Amino acid sequence: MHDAYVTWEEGKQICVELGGVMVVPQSEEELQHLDNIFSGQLFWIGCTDIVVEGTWVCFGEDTIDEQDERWAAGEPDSNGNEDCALRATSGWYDNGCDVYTNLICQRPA
Ligand SMILES: [Ca+2]
Ligand SMILES: [Ca+2]
Repeated sequence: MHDAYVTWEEGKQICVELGGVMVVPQSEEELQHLDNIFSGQLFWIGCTDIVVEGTWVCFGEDTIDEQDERWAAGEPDSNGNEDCALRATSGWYDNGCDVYTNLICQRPA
């Protein structure tokens, strides 16, 4: 586990170097726990559709549906060109990959 202020790609790399992967919260309980640690600040989620637009691939999972309940209402919308997943308090958003935000790494499942 680690936190920093990084882009999605940097975060992915940092987690690999630590022997882990970027976090993909599996349950509401886990999300709440992480929200508490970060006081509701944004953090990266280990999911991207950078390879095939609209196909979201997550570390430790295969693809996740755009209807997955972890997404915020109306997301992902690829507004502009958004290929990286971000946690906000209302749910997950797809966001540009080059913004700087918090990083959480987890050990591989
Ligand atoms: Ca996209
Ligand atoms: Ca979006």
